Amino acid sequence: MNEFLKAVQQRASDRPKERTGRTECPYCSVQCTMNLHEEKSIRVSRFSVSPNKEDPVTDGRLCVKGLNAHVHAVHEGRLKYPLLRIGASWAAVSWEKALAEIGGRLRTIQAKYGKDAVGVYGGGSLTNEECYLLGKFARVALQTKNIDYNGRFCMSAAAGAANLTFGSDRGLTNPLAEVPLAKCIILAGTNLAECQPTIMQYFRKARSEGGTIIVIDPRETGTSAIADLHLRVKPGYDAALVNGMLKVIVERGYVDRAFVESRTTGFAELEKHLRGVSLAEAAALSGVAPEAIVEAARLFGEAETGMVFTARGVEQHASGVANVRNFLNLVLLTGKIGRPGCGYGAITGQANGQGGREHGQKADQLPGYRLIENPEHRAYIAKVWGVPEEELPRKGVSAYEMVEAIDRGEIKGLIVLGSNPVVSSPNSRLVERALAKLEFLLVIDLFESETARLAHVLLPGSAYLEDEGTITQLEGRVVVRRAVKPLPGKAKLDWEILCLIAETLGKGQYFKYRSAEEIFNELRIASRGGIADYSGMTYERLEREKGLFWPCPDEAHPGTPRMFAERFGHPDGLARLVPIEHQNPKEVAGRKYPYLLTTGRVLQHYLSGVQTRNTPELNSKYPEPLMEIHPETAGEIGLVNGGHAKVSSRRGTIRLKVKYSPKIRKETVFVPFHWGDDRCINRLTNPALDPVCRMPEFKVCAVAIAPG
Ligand SMILES: Nc1nc2c(c(=O)[nH]1)N[C@H]1C(S)=C(S)[C@@H](COP(=O)(O)OP(=O)(O)OC[C@H]3O[C@@H](n4cnc5c(=O)[nH]c(N)nc54)[C@H](O)[C@@H]3O)O[C@H]1N2
Ligand SMILES: Nc1nc2c(c(=O)[nH]1)N[C@H]1C(S)=C(S)[C@@H](COP(=O)(O)OP(=O)(O)OC[C@H]3O[C@@H](n4cnc5c(=O)[nH]c(N)nc54)[C@H](O)[C@@H]3O)O[C@H]1N2
Ligand code: SF4
Ligand SMILES: [Mo]
Repeated sequence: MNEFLKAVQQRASDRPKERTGRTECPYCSVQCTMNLHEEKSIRVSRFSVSPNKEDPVTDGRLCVKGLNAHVHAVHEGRLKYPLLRIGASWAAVSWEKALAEIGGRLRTIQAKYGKDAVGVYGGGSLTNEECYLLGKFARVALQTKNIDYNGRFCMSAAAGAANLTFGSDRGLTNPLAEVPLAKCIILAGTNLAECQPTIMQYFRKARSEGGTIIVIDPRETGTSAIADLHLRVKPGYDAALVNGMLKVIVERGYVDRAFVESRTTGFAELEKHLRGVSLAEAAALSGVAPEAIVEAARLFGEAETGMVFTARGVEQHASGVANVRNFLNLVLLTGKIGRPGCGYGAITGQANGQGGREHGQKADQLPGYRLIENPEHRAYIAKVWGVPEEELPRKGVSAYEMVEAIDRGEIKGLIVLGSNPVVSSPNSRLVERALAKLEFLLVIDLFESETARLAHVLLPGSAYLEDEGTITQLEGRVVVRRAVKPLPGKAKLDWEILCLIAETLGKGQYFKYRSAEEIFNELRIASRGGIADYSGMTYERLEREKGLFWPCPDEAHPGTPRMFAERFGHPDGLARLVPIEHQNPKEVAGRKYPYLLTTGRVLQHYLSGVQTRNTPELNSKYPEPLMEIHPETAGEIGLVNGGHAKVSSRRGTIRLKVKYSPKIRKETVFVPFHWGDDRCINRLTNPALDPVCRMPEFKVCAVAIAPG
């Protein structure tokens, strides 16, 4: 080739190649869509993001995490090769070698200690296809009963409450588009402004159209900034507060008698219980003035339409199910459900927090929200999977209990996909100790997370840009996310990895998929006739119709945007009112630990922080956890704004930077949980579990604070 032609060719390949793909944020449950632009030259690719104005939920809004979501996915530090632990370091190995090692280790453990000696730990960031496959993988490839997932720490209390009260659990009973129709909205323990910022518009619109907003939160937040009434509840006392409100609702005649009679059971018992409730006591327990409780009850009771939303502030307690059920009592007593602008919403957290809890990665569950202990459900799923019903394992234990079983030496091998329990579990020192005892830990991740550091084999999984699949966002709308980039290095799709491991275990014939869509088509059949019925959805329909709300039982069915219009999910079609006795948190402030610690999130970081701490654009804005404390309390202890404090609970001590926050309750401090090691607030949190749903008490424990 002559020099001239060579130069022309060189210039042509130097010219940036531009590509644009439609993708969806991997972080919170809103699932904002966006366009990712890639400008590729020989050496580097430049990425940028622009909004998708046709997004059916957000009109193109994106928060700072969405705008920077791709940064971690294209990060140089992404895992690119299977890694095998050799002493204190890692060796990069081929997939063949890694799979042989995994197969050998899992077989040895199961032969020696039994099938249940291997556990599986999943996550709500995975696609529906992967959540479904992980459940099938545990039950069919490993035949272990021990599978659970991080949703146990997230949505389990709301799910438990909705199942008991309504007979069905879908985060929001109504589409977000109906929020502006609500004349009174209660936002309890939800900080939408930082956690689902792009849906704040619906609440602002409700307000500008004459609606009233009541926020229930121990501290001032971006969300309480739009409230007409902010009830600064003491952490752990929501049920007491709501009992006060319910009493006022009954006494002042705000009960919707016709609705209560025709759509619910249990009113007589609830009414009797409320006769024994004293408003003064509700106020004293919850730390909210009696007049404010009366005012909140009046605003909600008198409003023609209304909605109640709860999130982790109410739910992450050892009494989480009871707390949520009391809010549902409020919705039902006032007849505010099943019509436009009337409903309940448990604000889902993770991208696929909703779908993640429907298709069988939960210890007691099979796909389609079926139950593993129900003989008909077992028989149906065994048939779909082509295995004998007797071979399906029974129910296992919840996420934290699985870690306790590891600590006791009952579980010897663990596979973690899409979670970082060393940072995100309560009492995380125990988790570190337990995982270090495992004979074999396999982690499939994007980075070497705090949990991955303890692994024997670490596999490079797929990020959202590379992985196709469906997600069920917070409204209960199922959407398809398409892949827009190839995998880095030798990384593989998460579902492919599961299929490969199944093959090494001799169960390959049950995992012969060529695409995520094929898995989805099996999931559709598995969900048919279940509560979360996806059988009428196809990729093509989901794309054309911008998502479909479940249940969607056949291909001609339009989906179900509003639930419970005529009947609830229980066989008799009625919802259950239930008396809720207030229970104190498992730890109350005392002499040695005089303050209350509550934990949660900040705008810039996501969960255990592995992705957002690897995003300089986000990390630089909030580089370390700050302890929010009332200046008067700080003064009494001798802490200064920007100085450091030593915070201790019965489980441990960490050192944190102090941030004055004049509107937080005086006995309460707030710390975000997005950091590991000696900045991990979960070294302090209380692993007391809710008796029904096994949710830990992340939102309140007793602490001592000293200058440090
Ligand atoms: N920026 C960001 N957004 C996220 C996430 C994230 O990590 N970062 N995570 C996603 C996930 S998985 C989830 S689950 C959601 C969580 O979303 P949220 O539940 O809204 O978030 P949290 O900050 O955990 O808690 C919400 C509020 O509860 C309050 N609170 C604490 N204790 C109590 C109490 O006893 N009663 C009441 N009424 N309120 C209390 C806290 O002060 C806090 O403002 O967010 C999702 N979105
Ligand atoms: N103190 C306190 N603790 C809490 C909470 C709280 O409010 N307070 N909230 C709890 C809640 S609500 C939740 S949801 C949990 C969540 O906590 P975790 O379950 O730990 O969630 P993540 O941080 O999302 O962990 C995800 C891990 O998987 C990796 N990952 C992300 N996407 C993918 C993927 O597509 N494929 C693969 N293979 N890997 C992926 C990430 O790099 C990361 O290491 O934390 C809980 N812990
Ligand atoms: S609101 Fe949630 S889904 Fe939307 S961009 Fe922000 S983090 Fe992503
Ligand atoms: Mo969550």
